[in-house]
Amino acid sequence: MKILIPGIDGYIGWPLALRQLSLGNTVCGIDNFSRRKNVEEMNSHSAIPILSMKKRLDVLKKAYGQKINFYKGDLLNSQFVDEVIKIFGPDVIIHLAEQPSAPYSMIDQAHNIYTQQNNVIGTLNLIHSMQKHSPRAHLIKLGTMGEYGYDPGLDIAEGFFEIEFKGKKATIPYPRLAGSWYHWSKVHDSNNIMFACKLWKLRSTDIMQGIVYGTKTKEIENETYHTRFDFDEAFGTVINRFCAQAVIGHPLTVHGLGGQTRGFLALSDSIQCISLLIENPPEVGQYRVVNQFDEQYSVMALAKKVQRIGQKKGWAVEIINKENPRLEAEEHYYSAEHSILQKLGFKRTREIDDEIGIMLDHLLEYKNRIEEKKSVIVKNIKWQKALQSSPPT
Ligand code: USQ
Repeated sequence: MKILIPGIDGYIGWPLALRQLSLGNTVCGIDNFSRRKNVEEMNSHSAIPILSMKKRLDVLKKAYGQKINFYKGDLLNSQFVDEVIKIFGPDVIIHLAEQPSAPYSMIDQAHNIYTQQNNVIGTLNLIHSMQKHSPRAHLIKLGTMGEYGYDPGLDIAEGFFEIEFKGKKATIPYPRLAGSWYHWSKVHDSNNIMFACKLWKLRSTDIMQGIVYGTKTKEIENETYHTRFDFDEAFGTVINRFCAQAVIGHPLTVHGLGGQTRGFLALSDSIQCISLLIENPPEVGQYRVVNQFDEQYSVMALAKKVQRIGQKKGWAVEIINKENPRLEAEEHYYSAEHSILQKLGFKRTREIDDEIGIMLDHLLEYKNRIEEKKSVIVKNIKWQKALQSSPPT
């Protein structure tokens, strides 16, 4: 199959490209390197060193004679997107080219507008190009479990649910109640893609993915194949941050009481799930939603896991409760359906405790790089900043 990966340079994009190559598929990638740039803007870097794209491509070519067609460019440039899709003619497009950080989108007006514009307009350009040049391709779009919000007060359905209102029944999209400008950008994408499927008979799988953690997949055997690993407050996600913190003896930064619950998935399992979706496309015209996570945990339960696994290695791991910079409930009911991927054959690669142990050992090799950027661990990007009061005129 011909697989196009916009966002190939990212945390998931690179290992996904390696997996698809190893399966014998032809891979083409697009990236504008905004992730590298935005992490630098936070004055941070990937804890695990990664090669430049040029070197990544050279290594693959030398080692396996395998070539990835790579285009540096931006999805906001509709002519560029048209050209790549026309030339490559993908069977599958896995769209990972979005600004992925909730805190980054909450910094100020400019970061919100950048996130929404980048994500929503980039996705619109992609679906318009698909309609023109590859209408039968399968668009796999990375959305987020956060589109549903975390406290709808009901069990969360897998995309659609049946509802009865004033005596009539209908199956409609499950309500979206996102909690950051970033998460809302994904909701807008979902609505636009759902409409495009109906309008132009495109086919798409919209992945509501939980929080991904880990450093390795089976293709990442040594430094040349590493994927990035962020631990700063904007781009590091919670388990990855806790592991980086444990490695340098920084207290684990639990927001509030740590009662927020999320669905989690190891990096190797995220790659496994996307590969299953590639092999099992929806019908022409179908807009399919999958909830992509393995197990759910509260933030405090996770902190305790990392603490226990770190202590077994003889490390002193402290947990602190810090004032929550986000707008979140202290605790909430959480139960989300996630059966479609299991029916397609998903099986977790390893238990979460083993994955955390592997991650801690791997990060220990790069302790100095985490120490070097210790100051980015807590930035206090607040969801609700005090408004500047202006004097009456
Ligand atoms: N949290 C802490 N301490 C920290 C960092 C986070 O207690 O040091 C808490 C947050 O307050 C939140 C939870 O951990 O309650 C998750 O935060 P996160 O930063 O790991 O995840 P989130 O902002 O939801 O976003 C991440 C990814 C995003 C993806 C999403 C999946 O950055 O791209 O869409 O996870 S999900 O959370 O299921 O929506």
